[in-house]
Amino acid sequence: MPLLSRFDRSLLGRADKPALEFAGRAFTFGDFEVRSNRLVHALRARGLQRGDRLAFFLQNRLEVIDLWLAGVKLGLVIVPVNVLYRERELKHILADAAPKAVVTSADMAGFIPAGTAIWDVDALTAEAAPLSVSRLVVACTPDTPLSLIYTSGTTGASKGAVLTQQNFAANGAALVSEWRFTENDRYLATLPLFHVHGLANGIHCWLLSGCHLRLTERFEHAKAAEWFDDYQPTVFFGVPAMFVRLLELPAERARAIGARLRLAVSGSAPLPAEVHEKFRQLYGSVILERYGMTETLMNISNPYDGERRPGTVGLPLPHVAVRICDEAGAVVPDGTSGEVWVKGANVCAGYWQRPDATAAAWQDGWFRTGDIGVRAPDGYITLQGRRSDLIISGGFNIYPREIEELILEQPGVLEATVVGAPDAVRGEVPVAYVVVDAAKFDETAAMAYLRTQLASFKHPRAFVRVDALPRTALGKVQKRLLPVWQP
Ligand code: MLC
Ligand code: AMP
Repeated sequence: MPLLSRFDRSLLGRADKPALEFAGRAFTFGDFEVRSNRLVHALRARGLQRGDRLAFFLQNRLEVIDLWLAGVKLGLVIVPVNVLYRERELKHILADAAPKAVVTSADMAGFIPAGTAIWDVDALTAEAAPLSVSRLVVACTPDTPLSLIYTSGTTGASKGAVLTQQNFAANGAALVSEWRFTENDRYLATLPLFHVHGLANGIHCWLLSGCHLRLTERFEHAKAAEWFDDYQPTVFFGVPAMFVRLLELPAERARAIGARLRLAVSGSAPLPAEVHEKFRQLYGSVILERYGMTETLMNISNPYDGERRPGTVGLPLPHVAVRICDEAGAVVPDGTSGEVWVKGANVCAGYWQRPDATAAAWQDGWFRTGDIGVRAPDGYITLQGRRSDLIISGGFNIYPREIEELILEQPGVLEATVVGAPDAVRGEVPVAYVVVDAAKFDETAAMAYLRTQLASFKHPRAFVRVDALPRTALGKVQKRLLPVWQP
């Protein structure tokens, strides 16, 4: 069934039902039908057509949902951009995706590189407000691309995963069914809508099930307890850093929150088994951990009924085939580590304008995730790491190479490598090890430059000076031999 038809069960079928609250204002599903119809007319008037890319660089707000729905109706390719990205990341994504425009807010427009058409979100909303409420829909097929989502690349430059309407439909339908969403649920949405966790899972579970959603501009741990008390969600999706923060709540308050919470889902980074256990003790709620990727949306999930096994990501979702393979592509026996390969209606169509990267990642119709995992005899899969040296900080991905390249451009830097150091809240944080010419290297200036170029979560916590980087005979840096960094 087409994605829009699935949304229509809520947009049209539940038009009068309370759908969402944001910043103290309440909206019905019918309001989103009307808002997105008007936006479609405004976007058409600005010349957008099926297949055009349209980027958004916005904190969570209603207009992100309007843009998404208008994209589905008009066959647009929506390009979500992380609000923390700075000059270098933005330049690359906008040059690569070549969107017709970037929709942003006045306070963030200044970060967008010159030469890109910038559409102010408030001006666009005001322009749409008086337009016709009639529905205009452009014919789409399941394979119509709906989004280009950039995911960090091992080469330093991120690649756009081309996600189709079918990818989002298959993922959303599976999660609603597997996680037992009903229209009576109350989902507290604090994840950023520019990544698939908040967007493909959160927004789609909401629209497909017709439940209620409270949207916040972002996750703020100081306010989280108040939101839980006030909204009384039955469902919460978070990255492990959020669950670590939630462990700070007093026992009585946590227990009351847990009593109403039927489902807490963690993903995007490994959830330490200790956090899983502490959350269970404090909240009386067993976190359901699942595993996904930008390129594939969700692949593997602990079961709703049955054991939610700490430290594992559970079993393949019903629409996803999973294999654990060795380097040669042969399936390994249970209990043996290998790369996780996946296949299914959830897997993206390829990388945008990167046939080389697409060819490298797909083999015989299977997508090679780059994640290393092992399957137990009863089917539960445990992730053990990555083939690459990806760092995940607070659920945001960091490829060291991107930071290393920038550091190497700084005066006085002879060698540089970046590794993930353990962090109690964010899981990992990046730390740079450098060999420098002390007379020429200015750490403060280097750091200040990095801040203008990269998202805050990629800024090295420290520059650790070493005499030489440990290398193999072939010259590859042996990151594990670097001295341990202490904050
Ligand atoms: C985070 N920050 C933001 C922000 N989100 N700043 C502005 N707007 C936002 N929306 C920045 C802050 O500037 C600060 O930077 C840091 O992040 C947050 O500091 P904090 O308030 O102390 O938060 P903390 O408790 O540490 O929690 C961090 C966090 C954040 C959990 C809120 O890491 C986060 O939003 N993570 C979600 C990432 C996500 O959605 N990933 C899904 C990818 S999809 P500074 O300067 O202090 O660093 C994927 C596939 C899958 O992986 O399987 O899901
Ligand atoms: P992204 O490219 O931002 O979509 O990040 C996807 C990556 O996040 C995956 O390839 C995994 O390495 C990681 N990931 C997602 N969920 C989990 C999880 N539950 N446990 C461990 N790693 C995860």
